[in-house]
Amino acid sequence: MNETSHPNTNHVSDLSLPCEMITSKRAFFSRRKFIKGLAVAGSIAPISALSQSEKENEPDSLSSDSSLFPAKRSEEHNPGWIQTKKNVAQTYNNFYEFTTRKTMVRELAKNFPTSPWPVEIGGLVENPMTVDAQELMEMFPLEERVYRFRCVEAWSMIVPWTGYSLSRLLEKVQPKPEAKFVRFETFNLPKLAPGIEKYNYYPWPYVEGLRLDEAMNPLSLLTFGIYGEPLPTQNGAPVRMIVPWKYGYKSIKSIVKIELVKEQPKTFWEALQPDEYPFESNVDPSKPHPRWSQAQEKLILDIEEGFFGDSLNYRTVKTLPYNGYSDQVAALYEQK
Ligand SMILES: Nc1nc2c(c(=O)[nH]1)N[C@H]1C(S)=C(S)[C@@H](COP(=O)(O)O)O[C@H]1N2
Ligand SMILES: [Mo]
Repeated sequence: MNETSHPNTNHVSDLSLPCEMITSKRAFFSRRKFIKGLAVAGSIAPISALSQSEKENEPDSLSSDSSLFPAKRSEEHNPGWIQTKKNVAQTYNNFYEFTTRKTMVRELAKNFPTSPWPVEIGGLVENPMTVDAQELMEMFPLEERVYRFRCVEAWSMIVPWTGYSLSRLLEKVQPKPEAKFVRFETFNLPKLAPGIEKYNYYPWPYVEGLRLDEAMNPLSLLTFGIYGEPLPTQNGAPVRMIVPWKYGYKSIKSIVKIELVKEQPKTFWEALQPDEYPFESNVDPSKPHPRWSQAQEKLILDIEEGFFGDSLNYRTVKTLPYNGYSDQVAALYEQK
């Protein structure tokens, strides 16, 4: 790492370096069980230098019904990385309330109603409130930030999110001194989200949590949009968290409740498998998941429809400590 360069440019080189050594690959995941790996030889370039068609990631004009979109891009959070194609981020989803089958989420979430959407912000705060997600969105200026997003399953994406730092909201509701953690909760509507009944052995509703100092870190984004438009349901409409230095499951979708609490909350995944999905879950390449390595990840760039089913176009890159956000968050975890 070049110590003299600006912290933000460090991430670009971190990300592009491993690409010198990798080849682009495609993985088939298909409605039909046709598995075939295609190696595309010769396409080895730094990620930051890869060309991308701007058009494909432009917002759909029809879906942008809010005058707040697209929001201003944050200079600070827009490194020159290549971005995952919008079409992938909105097709390849983890949202177990609908289904565990990633490419089916979009269809099953299509008619899920996300407005009105009351969000309760309470617990150990001076100013509890219940506001509609629209009002919550309008409470502070929105900005667009391009973040790396790393799922515990060892795939990743680079996605432009729209929102504001959760700290803004927390400052407004004023946590009491006893508050030590933030607990987030997703809707629990089995009639509207078929996964809830289908996987009734899961501890619904989906719950996540952060330490208060993690929640106050400016990177923790209360998120209302993606690719310059309001979140589609499969990405967690109307409001979700994005916590880019932690594994993806910490980035809880479709939030109905934000509660300041004294004790560390029991999270959905921790309740299921505490050794595999502990509360902290910072991205750490040196700490393997009990069932697989976390040293590398498949950075998914594109999805293509083909005769034999859809295929993912990805690059294998090294996973970075704190997902590349050490400069911003490592201090949170230094021994005191
Ligand atoms: N409520 C809820 N939030 C959730 C999940 C979920 O199943 N339910 N899945 C998590 C996981 S494992 C990941 S990787 C991300 C996926 O977000 P995306 O589909 O927008 O990429 O959402 C996270 N948030
Ligand atoms: Mo995930």
